[in-house]
Amino acid sequence: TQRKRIVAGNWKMNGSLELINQFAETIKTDLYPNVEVIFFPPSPLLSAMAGKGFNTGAQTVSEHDAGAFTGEVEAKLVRELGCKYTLIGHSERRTLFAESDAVLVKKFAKAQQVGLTPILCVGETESQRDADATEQTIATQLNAIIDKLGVACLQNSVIAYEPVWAIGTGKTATPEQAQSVHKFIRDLIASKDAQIAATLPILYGGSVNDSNSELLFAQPDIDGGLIGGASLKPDAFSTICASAV
Ligand code: G2H
Repeated sequence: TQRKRIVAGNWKMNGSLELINQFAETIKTDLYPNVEVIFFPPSPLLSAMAGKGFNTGAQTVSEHDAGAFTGEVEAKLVRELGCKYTLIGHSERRTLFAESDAVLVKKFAKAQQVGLTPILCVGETESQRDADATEQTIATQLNAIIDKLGVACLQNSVIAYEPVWAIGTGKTATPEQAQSVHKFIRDLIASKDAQIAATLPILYGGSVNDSNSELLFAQPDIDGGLIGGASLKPDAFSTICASAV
């Protein structure tokens, strides 16, 4: 396809200056032609990581402009540090930090306003899947953005489908399960704008590792991955990057 392939490593609240050095020795991004490799380390590590020549992004940004918001990270500053991306609405943000669709719309808009490409994370819980509410859940999460900002905002964005039941659990969606939801996402967007849908990268996330990435990435609507646990291991991560070429 003409779509960009992306492998994104979400370090979550892990990592160190030492780990950046290990990655700098192992990962040579020119080994993966046409794959955009992006690291999402904790924010205090962003400039050290950018200094090693890696593409970087923040795990979240504030919806606010600079001001009295103790502990928050300003999107504009993240951009100034050389980042091109930010995650928006990772399920841990939605669940552990109570980020609602309404707040995520503001974060998404703020990211684009300062020149960051948002990677919007969507996904159903296990009980939603069991209740046959997977597509409904994903549609609600996507439409929250589209209804407020317009479908054109997806032109400069990436979607990551991460079934909550597969996150950090070792349970991965099968390639067929993942492909089916990715196709649902692409069709939903195509019903509003076919051109945007055709070029939008949609990543799969949830217990991706160096032995399951190849089959997942071979699916027609899976354009790469958002990797958590395995993104902390240079060897496994480089194998995953190679499987996206
Ligand atoms: C899903 C994923 C990365 P893991 O959260 O965002 O993590 O690969 O550890 O399931």
